[in-house]
Amino acid sequence: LSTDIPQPVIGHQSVEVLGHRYPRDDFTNVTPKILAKVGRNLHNQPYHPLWLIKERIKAHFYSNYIGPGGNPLFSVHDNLSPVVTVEQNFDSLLIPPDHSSRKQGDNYYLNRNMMLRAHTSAHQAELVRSGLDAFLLAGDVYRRDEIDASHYPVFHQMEGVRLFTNHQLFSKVHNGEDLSLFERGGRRTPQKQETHSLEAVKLVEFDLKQTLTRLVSYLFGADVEVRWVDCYFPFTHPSFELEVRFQGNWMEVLGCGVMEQELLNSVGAQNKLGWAFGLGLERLAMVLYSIPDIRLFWSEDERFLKQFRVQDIHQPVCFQALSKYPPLHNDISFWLPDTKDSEESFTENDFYELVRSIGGDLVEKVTLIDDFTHPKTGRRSRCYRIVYRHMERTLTQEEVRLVHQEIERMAEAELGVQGRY
Ligand code: FA5
Ligand code: MG
Repeated sequence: LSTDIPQPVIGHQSVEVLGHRYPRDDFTNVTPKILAKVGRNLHNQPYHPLWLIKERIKAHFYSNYIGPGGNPLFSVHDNLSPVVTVEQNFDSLLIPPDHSSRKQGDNYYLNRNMMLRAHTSAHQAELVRSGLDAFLLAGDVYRRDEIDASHYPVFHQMEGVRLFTNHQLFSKVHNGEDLSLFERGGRRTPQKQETHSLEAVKLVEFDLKQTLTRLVSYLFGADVEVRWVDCYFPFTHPSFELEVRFQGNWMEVLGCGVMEQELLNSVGAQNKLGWAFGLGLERLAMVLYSIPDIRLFWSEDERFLKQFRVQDIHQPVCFQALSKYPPLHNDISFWLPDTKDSEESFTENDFYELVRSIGGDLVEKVTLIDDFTHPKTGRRSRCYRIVYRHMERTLTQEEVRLVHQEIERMAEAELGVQGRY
């Protein structure tokens, strides 16, 4: 949508991000289109809808959670670089070395050691190690993903962490001084970790769920319908997702849980228990303001942006959807590379990535519409439909044809497929 961003340098030997150079290796898979988003910091742009939600969440935590000295309990961090080590993004969170979430097909790597963070949880360990007991952290995160109205390879998350000492957790409980955070010789069960006492976990879980339910009621109004769903993360147990009912459907807005004690022990917080959550700012904004397409967050169209310039951040925003311009679609079919020479095997995310890096924000959606195996030769062919739509004007057939041809050409050159064009 915007063309005036300086294009980042992708050299032969290195990749440059935010003024630093990173040597390329066999893991490097960031693209210029993605690197052009690094540093945009939509969440720090005053009156951008993501900034507005972040400010409302900050205001809620500042006014409702006061520390012992009378100052806000939660500190807020929104300027940490999205360039992190693989260790921060995965190892520090106990994600095993062979875990599928580390795949090149799902992440943007600068090289084997450095990547664009895939979630704000990448900073949990370093902030706890620095001595913080309660913090919020907002930032841009990067994932290779499918393409549609609610998925974009860059989005924004807000992380929250709160730790409790024995005294902090049990001081309000009658005879609480007899209770303990930890127990020896316990077992891991669906309710708790092996080293935790059940009473401590139940209080932490209650505090977590109450904190998040209050936040959602503050943002959406007291009648919002929510539900908790059990789930799994390697760095929390038990773990939950919170879903909000929106236009008749349940939509997941955050993941959370009781922090794994091994994580806390490894960063010097072995005498505390904690909870953590990570929520998607776009998801919240799309529900709150009825924003129909995630690409709009990147728009520089005044008709979009001016609607969020409120006098007071608590003032409700009534978003008027911009009229949608008509889509154009074009199909692409090709034979997949022979599975025998498996070096060349075809990965769907590589194709999505290629479509995105050529078509950019003109691409609204890519769907597989045919998957065919030739009965005699056994060769496989795929056909994808690419829907093109501009957010701010009507596209011409000619401009779509040029983009589509380039996608056809590059698919053959880069993915080892054979076009049936
Ligand atoms: C995580 O990223 C975990 N780090 C969350 C967490 C933090 C769990 C702390 C426990 C403790 P997940 O991949 O589910 O989990 O993403 C969290 C939220 O980010 C989702 O609920 C959703 O609101 C948002 N999100 C995830 N993927 C996308 C996407 N492609 N586009 C927009 N929002 C997304
Ligand atoms: Mg999830």
